Amino acid sequence: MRNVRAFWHWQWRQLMGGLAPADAEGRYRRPEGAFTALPPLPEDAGRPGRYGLIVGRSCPWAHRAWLVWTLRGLEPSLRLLFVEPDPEAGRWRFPEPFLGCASLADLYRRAGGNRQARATVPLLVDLDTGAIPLNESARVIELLNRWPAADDAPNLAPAAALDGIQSWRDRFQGSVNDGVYRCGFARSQMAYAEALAELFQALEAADEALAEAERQGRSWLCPTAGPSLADVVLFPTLIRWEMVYEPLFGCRQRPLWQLEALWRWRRRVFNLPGVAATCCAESWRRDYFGALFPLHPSGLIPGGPDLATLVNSGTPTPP
Ligand SMILES: N[C@@H](CCC(=O)N[C@@H](CS)C(=O)NCC(=O)O)C(=O)O
Repeated sequence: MRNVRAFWHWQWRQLMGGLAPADAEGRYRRPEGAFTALPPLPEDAGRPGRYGLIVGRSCPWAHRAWLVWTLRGLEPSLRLLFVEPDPEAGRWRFPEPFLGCASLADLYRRAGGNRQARATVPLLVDLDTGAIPLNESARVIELLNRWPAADDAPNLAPAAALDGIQSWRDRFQGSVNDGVYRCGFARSQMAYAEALAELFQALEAADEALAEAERQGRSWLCPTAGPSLADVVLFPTLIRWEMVYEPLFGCRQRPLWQLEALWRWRRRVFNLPGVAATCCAESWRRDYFGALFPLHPSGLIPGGPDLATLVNSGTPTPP
């Protein structure tokens, strides 16, 4: 029995090595992307049919770009395209051939992407040439916030609040957005505990900031009239919480509903026009539980609460 256990553990470590690189102490280290530098806004960005935004429904990094696309009403100027996971091949594929490519990896190679780099979503694609101007979500949302849009489209990073927005974004990026992966992909108890502590410290700080905002009659993380990029980057992680990060990645220290202001904030974001349509709980469960084999070898997809009911339940909005 001891040998069997040792063998399984060894196998697990091999599989994790393929899924999630780690440092010597078992901390997950996210690989660098391929097209990460923020390009200037293309002159013909507003021309319908010229550029596309490629997303996968389950990906939280793609979700933030999809949210900016939704909140700023970019449909007329930027085509939204979806890829589907191919769990057998461990990559994204197009539902039908796209610019002659069957998979996202094909498109990356065609665009000159480094062979070692992973073909990730989200990405901007030039629909005329197949070039990939950008594929780092933190930069994609900045570019989309300047993308040609209707006169009344919101600015999600107004100058007056920029420092505060950036400081939340910096904290969430490592501690929350990547933090849930650092919990789920940890290779040692120490790495997991470190990631979990940092994750909950950031969530508690956000909860306190939102409680203070509510006391001042405001709704968002920063003193902006509507949601800002700080709210945009936090939401994709929190909306997947009970469906995947808590059960599969072990993001458990206290239930989210105990962070009451954060819970109310999540409901507010979810109920913004168009946002619910970006939340695909079935895809999250299927792709995380079905595709992350080393974490969930059975591949069985668990049930889960109805998302809208979950989000709209619980602590009432204060007056
Ligand atoms: N740093 C990237 C990360 C994006 C990322 O990791 N996306 C995942 C889906 S959640 C992906 O496409 N993975 C495919 C792969 O690694 O092969 C970003 O923020 O855009």
